[in-house]
Amino acid sequence: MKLFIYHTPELTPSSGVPDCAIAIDVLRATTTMVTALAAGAEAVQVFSDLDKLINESDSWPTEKRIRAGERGGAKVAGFDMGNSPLDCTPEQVQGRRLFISTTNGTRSLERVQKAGAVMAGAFVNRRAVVNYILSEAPETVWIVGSGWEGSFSLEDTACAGAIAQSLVTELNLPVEQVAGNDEVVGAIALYEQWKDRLLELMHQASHGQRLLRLDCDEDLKYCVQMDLLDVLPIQREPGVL
Ligand code: 3SL
Repeated sequence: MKLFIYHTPELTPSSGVPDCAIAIDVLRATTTMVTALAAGAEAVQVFSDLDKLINESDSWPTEKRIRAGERGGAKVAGFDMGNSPLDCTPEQVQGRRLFISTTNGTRSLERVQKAGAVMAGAFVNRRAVVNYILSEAPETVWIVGSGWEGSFSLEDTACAGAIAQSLVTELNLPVEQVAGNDEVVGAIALYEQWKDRLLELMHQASHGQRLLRLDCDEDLKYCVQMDLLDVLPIQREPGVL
């Protein structure tokens, strides 16, 4: 298996399709998707464009849909919810389809839509992602961070490093045999440095600070919980997990 990490959708190659791709947006889109499915959502459908989301969800019965929209960390006016995983309670999402558009996370999922298998990863489902890769043994795996508007993010890279570190350890292989690019070695080093202080890392991260300014302290605490949910959002048709 060869593993490649790309820090943002923009840095992800436009040619070549991996056997398996994992999109990560720890703060908060992929954490929200995992949580929604764990709480009984029928599916998650992702959109980078808000108008497309509205058009597509219009054809869905109102009681069977929930529209989640975030821009700049805040809820989009007129939507049912923003992008907080804490809003994904069974009362809110059970049996409903979550139509979601966020600033960066939904773009990274769209970027890898053509991969053989596409999934959403976060700290909360790190174990489920690792187990899938170990059992399916894909030849090429891309982990794509969402970053923020084209820039690197600490939290997505640390999560990519957590997945990479588990794979290297459990495959019992030297890192250079698994790593397809230098980003893998860098992400593992970042994770190793912060693994016992992930909440502190969130407070240092620029997007963590943005969310703290929006009073989302509880979201940060939720998003760092490692292996909380045994749920793997996996694409069943383009854009639907
Ligand atoms: O950028 C994104 O896709 C979001 O997850 C950002 S936020 O955490 O909802 O602000």
